[in-house]
Order: sequence, then structure tokens, then C-alpha cells
Amino acid sequence: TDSNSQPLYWKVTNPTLSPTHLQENSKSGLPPKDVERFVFVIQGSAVLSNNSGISHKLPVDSYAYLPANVEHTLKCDKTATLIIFERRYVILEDHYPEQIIGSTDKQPLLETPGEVFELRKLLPTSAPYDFNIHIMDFQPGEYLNVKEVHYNQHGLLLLEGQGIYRLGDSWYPIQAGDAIWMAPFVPQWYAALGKTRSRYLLYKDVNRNPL
Ligand code: UGY
Ligand code: MN
Repeated sequence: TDSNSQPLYWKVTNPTLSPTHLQENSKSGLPPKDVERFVFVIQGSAVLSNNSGISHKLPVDSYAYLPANVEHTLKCDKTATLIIFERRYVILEDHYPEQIIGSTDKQPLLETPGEVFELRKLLPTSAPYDFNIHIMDFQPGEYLNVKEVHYNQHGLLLLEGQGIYRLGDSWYPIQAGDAIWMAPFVPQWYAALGKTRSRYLLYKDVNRNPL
């Protein structure tokens, strides 16, 4: 065991940037005060309950958004893999976000002028929401037309496929399971390679003045 008393080579299957693995019969705690939470199920399933007494089963590819300070629990009987985003909510006067539950396949394909990838957004684009989660699909050989530069940050998890990500002047071969953080203003570009579809999940801060 290492100094953290984990088994030898433990980091290989539990790397720093891996999604959270919920053990069987586990139950979540709450985020800190004023922190919103987004949960997306990658493997297994979880049950979301809140004060209303209504429970929702979240299978693979489904997700939930919990506004800040909304009490809830996530439970799972068997092991589950979830990706979770939490951030301090930025209040906008007279706008109130609501709990959202959905699944990727029920979200409509959106227009992507000048681009070929398929785009779905998991949250409403309206002002109460200070971030969104995009699901982006590329067929092998497809790539971003625009070399993007923008103030928004991204957290990315490659859900399927493989390709090459350009960040500034660095080029990274990536495959399903890899995660990327893109700082504000980092030039970014992706090309899908291999023989299978690339799909990534992308966090993006929106609807607030970044200054
Ligand atoms: O919406 C976006 O900013 C997205 N197209 N960026 C990206 O895929 N790196
Ligand atoms: Mn971008």
C-alpha cells in the first residue's frame, strides 16, 4: 500500500480525473451552501429523491440538475459511475432555476451553423441557468470547423470514440474515458479519428458576465 493506504497500482483504475464511482448501497451527501449540482449517469443507475417525496430512477444516459440549496439524495443499490459537476451558483435577480431531469436521447438536435457535429443541450438555455452541458457527436473524420477561442471554460469527458484534441499549440490523442479542462481563452479544436463515433460531454459556463 502507498502512503494513502491504497492498494498498489490503485491509481491506474482510479485516476485523479476519473468520474465518481458510487459503491453499492451508497447515498450521497449535499453540496455546500449555494452550490448547484449536475449529475449524469455513465454506468449503472441511481435513484434521486427530494423533499417532495417523489423519486426518479436515473439510468445510463440520464441526468439531473439540482439548483443550489435544494435538498436531495442520490442512492444506488449496485455500483454506479456518475459524472458530477458542482459550482457556486451565480444569482441573477428575479430568475430562479428549477430541478431538471432528463435523458440525452430525448433532447432535440440543435442547429450548428457552419459545423457538422451533432449537438444536444441538456439544460435550458434561459437566463436562470449559469452553465449548460452539451453532448456533441462527431462521425470519424469529422472535425470542428471553427478553431474556437472564448471566455467560457469547459470541462470535457470523452464518452465514446477517439480523436485528437488541440489546445493552444499542443495536440493530444484522446480516447473514451479521458477528461480535459479548458481554461478561458484556450484555443480549441477537435478531430474525430478511428472507426467509431466520438461523443463528448461538455460543461460550459453561460449567461453571466465573466468580468
Ligand atoms: O460550444 C462550445 O464552446 C464547443 N463547441 N466547444 C468545444 O467543443 N470545444
Ligand atoms: Mn468551446
